[in-house]
Amino acid sequence: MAIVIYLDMDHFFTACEEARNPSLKGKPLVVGTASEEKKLRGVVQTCNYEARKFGIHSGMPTSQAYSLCKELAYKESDDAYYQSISDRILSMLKAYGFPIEAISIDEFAIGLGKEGYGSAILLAKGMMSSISSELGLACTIGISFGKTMAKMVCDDAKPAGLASVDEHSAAGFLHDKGVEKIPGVGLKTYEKLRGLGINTMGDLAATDPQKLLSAFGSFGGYLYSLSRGQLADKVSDSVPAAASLSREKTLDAPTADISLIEKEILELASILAKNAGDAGLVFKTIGVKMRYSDFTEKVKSRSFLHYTGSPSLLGSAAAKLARSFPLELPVRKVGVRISSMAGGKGQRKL
Ligand code: TTP
Ligand code: MG
Repeated sequence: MAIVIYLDMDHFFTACEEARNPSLKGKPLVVGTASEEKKLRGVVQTCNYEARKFGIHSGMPTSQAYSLCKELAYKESDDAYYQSISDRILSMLKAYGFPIEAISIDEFAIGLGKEGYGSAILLAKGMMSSISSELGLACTIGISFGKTMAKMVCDDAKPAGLASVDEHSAAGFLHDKGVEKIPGVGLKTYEKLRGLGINTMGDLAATDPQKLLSAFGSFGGYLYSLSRGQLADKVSDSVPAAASLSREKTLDAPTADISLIEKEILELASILAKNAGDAGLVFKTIGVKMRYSDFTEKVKSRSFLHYTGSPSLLGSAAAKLARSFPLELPVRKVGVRISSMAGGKGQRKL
């Protein structure tokens, strides 16, 4: 049975805000729909775990959140920024070379091949630590034999957790869980289930499946097989193999010294070459980006005639591109990108 790794970022929008403004860390914080001046008229999109201790949650009017906690810090939602972080997470995960489904802006399902639970746990630990070290963000991972099961394991392990449930432990994991924990069960279905005397997954598993089918149609079949630990829904490979991989670095201090800039670029190129190599990916195009002290950006790229995975070719091409940039203004951030990719696990030779 193919194992699924389900990754859900912890308090995603607020965590992104904390990552770019570390002074917010440790204080109750919400991200809301309204501007700072009109914040009391908006709705909480998410809040960090410090704010959740006061009973604040997604969907609550921001005015109510403030009545629960007066010291609440507030940030207006910045969708483009959260999406850019989500894109980076997706490209980091894609580099592993497995089929991956982006379920939402902060949830990803990764379908393994022949790997067992031990390998899945090691892979998951690697994903958590690279997201943490590269982006400063925490996530939770659930591992199981189906996508829905893995999501439930993930929800159960929040925050910053890593848990797995295999075929043998599924019944114990599910038995006492309330039916409101089932993905796809909203208030209406929940009330209907309770009306039938079904409160837990154990109750569901003991119900006549015909009764569930006539009450809920095909959704009843889903509920029944999930409750019996028999739902092994697969990850559909909705995201094509990595279109590109990129790495960026903000320099310690802005500089126009080409040897310093080149050194940083070579470092990024060598990390990228390793990531691509680990995932069995080859590439044809390489790009270098520089952000200047006035925040303007320039990008230059070149393409090889043939696919390559060579770290030295990548390094020398990146360095050559770097030297072709104007340096009238100091550079504060550099980036390297490889694209026109091919390959993936098991297709090393292209
Ligand atoms: P979730 O993954 O549901 O929540 P979360 O990441 O904030 O917290 P958790 O640690 O429990 O996973 O949603 C992801 C993001 O989607 C969330 O950060 C903000 C946004 N969102 C809304 O805008 N409105 C909502 O009602 C919900 C639930 C989430
Ligand atoms: Mg989340």
